[in-house]
Amino acid sequence: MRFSESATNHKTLPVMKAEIAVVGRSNVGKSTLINAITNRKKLAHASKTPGRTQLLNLFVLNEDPPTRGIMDLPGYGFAKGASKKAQADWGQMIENYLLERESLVMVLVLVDGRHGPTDLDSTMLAWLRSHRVPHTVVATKHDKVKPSMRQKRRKELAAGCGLEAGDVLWVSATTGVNIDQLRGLALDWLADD
Ligand SMILES: Nc1nc2c(ncn2[C@@H]2O[C@H](COP(=O)(O)OP(=O)(O)OP(=O)(O)O)[C@@H](O)[C@H]2O)c(=O)[nH]1
Ligand SMILES: [Mg+2]
Repeated sequence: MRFSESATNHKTLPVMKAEIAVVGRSNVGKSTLINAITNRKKLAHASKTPGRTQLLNLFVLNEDPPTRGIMDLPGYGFAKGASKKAQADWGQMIENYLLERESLVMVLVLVDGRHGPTDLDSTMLAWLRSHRVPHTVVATKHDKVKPSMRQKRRKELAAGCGLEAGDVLWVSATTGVNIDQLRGLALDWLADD
């Protein structure tokens, strides 16, 4: 996998056949998860470079020609403190990407396994549902939830998302829990038709 490019408008990005996007609040573990499922250590953190944090960051998974990709979207919360205009532009950039990107096959909605879903997560889920954008909820940082609390948290987090416990995939980039499973799902979603 390699970092392809950043953009403020998806229309300037290379045309792909299939692409998975990762959304979630800042610090939920988006870049870490992209690195884990692609077996790279620091790659998606390239998107941490100042100036790229609020952009659409595309990674490509194959070459000759590149057809499959993963999109590291800016974390919600980043625009906090920015001007109203900047926040509106930022929201529009993400909405346009999610609604118009033809290669988009799945949106992974990352929710922090310890706290989620937050109000912003719920807003994002409601928005994806209302626009019928295919998405899957992934709970991150499984390792940070005490083993004695896991069953309860599984039920609570899923219920908070309006889902059954079995509909949410719990992962940990730290321990590797369910990373192989998510990688398998990602390859299926991205498979050429
Ligand atoms: N314990 C634990 N920590 C994790 C896990 N995944 C990510 N982290 C940590 O959470 C922090 C944030 O991870 P990032 O991957 O940078 O989060 P992000 O969603 O990309 O954040 P932004 O780019 O700011 O939107 C880092 O310190 C990671 O090491 C996990 O599975 N377990
Ligand atoms: Mg990141």
